[in-house]
Parts: sequence; C-alpha cells; structure tokens
Amino acid sequence: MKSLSDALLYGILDLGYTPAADLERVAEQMLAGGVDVLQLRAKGQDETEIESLCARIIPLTESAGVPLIINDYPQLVPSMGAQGAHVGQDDFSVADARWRAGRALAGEVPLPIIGKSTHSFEQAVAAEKDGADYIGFGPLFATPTKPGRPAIGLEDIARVHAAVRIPIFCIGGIKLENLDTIIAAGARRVVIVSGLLRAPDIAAYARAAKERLIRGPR
Ligand code: 3NM
Repeated sequence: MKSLSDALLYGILDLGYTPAADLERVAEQMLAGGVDVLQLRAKGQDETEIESLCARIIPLTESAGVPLIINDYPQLVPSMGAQGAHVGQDDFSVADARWRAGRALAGEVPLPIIGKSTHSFEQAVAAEKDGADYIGFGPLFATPTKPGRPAIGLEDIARVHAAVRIPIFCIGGIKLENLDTIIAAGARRVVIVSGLLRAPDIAAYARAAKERLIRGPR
C-alpha cells in the first residue's frame, strides 16, 4: 500500500461530477494516471449509499495499492476495509473520527488515516496539534466544487509548510494550468477534483499533474 508520506497527487472521486454508473471506470482512470490517494466524496448521499459505492471501488484501490479515504463517514472505515476518513471543520473532531474509524480493528491493521480540511494557517496548526494525519489546505481559489467557501489565496502556503509537519495537500481550483504558480508559492502536494474529473482523458491529466509535482519547484 502506498504511503501517505510519499503522496503528491490526491484525487477525489466526487459524485457531484461523476455519475454513479461511471464510478469504476473513473476510479480506474485516476489510478492508472497515478493518483497516490483516492477519496470517495458523495455529498447528500446516505450511509447505505456510500457503503455500496465504497464496496465497488475498494477492489480497485486495493489492487492498485492506493489508500482509499471516505469523506464524512469514518464509521464505515473498518467494515469497508478502507484506509481512512476525511472530515471537515464542521464535522467530527479528529479524535472522534479516529475513534469511529478505528474501534473495530485497532491493533489488527495499520491505524486509519484521518484527514482534516483546514481553511487558514491557524486551523492548519490546530489540526496537526489535534492529531490529524494530513490536512487539506484551501480553497486556494474559489471553486464550484465547494460553493460558498471564500478563496484563501496563495499567501499562507509557505508559512503553513514551515509550521506544519504532517502532509499538506493544497486544494481548491487547482488545475494543470495553475500548478506552476501553486508550486512556486510553496505547495508540494495537491488535491485536484473538477480539473481531473472533467478532463477528456483523466489518466493523462493525472499523469501530467503528477509529473509536474515530482519535478517540484524550478
Ligand atoms: N474542499 P476543485 S475545496 C472538496 O478548501 C474541497 O476544504 C476544499 O475541488 C477545501 O479541485 C474543495 O474542483 C473542492 O476546485 C476542490
């Protein structure tokens, strides 16, 4: 299984962009393109629906050796055999998510990965202190994928990277076209949602983003 500490490109399989019927096809393309972490995000779906979507993806992430992270439903991690869960600022605390994600299998498998969305320098520092394994940091730019959340810009990227030791995945409005700018501002790992899911060739788009992230700052 790929390690989070080596992850550069984090893909989200977001049912807001991908019809449920295309789930396997899109997951396969993301994995073929080299995403290092895959998150299932299906806002507005209930737990049973998430469970059945998750069951369809897990054989693919398992055989690719890529961690599967479930958005919002840490309690499904043990039963689905997923690698972790991601929670927002208004959802479970890191400790609560960890308890829900880990209670059935703690000690038997690697501990679940718990990620937290952060929208400021202060939230980023707090999430690390609270025990998150990684953070999302954004939205760098306003994005229709998370409507109503103001852009935080690029100013704090370097400061967050200097202060926070856990992996930081910049997120929000990131596309191939602005990846150079974001990397120049200090980003090393990114999440791309709509850019990837709307690409005519998802695997090629992921591959290009990954190559750019591997090259790092010029
Ligand atoms: N979380 P896109 S921004 C799911 O800032 C999500 O916490 C964000 O999608 C945050 O790549 C975001 O399409 C959406 O802009 C990112």
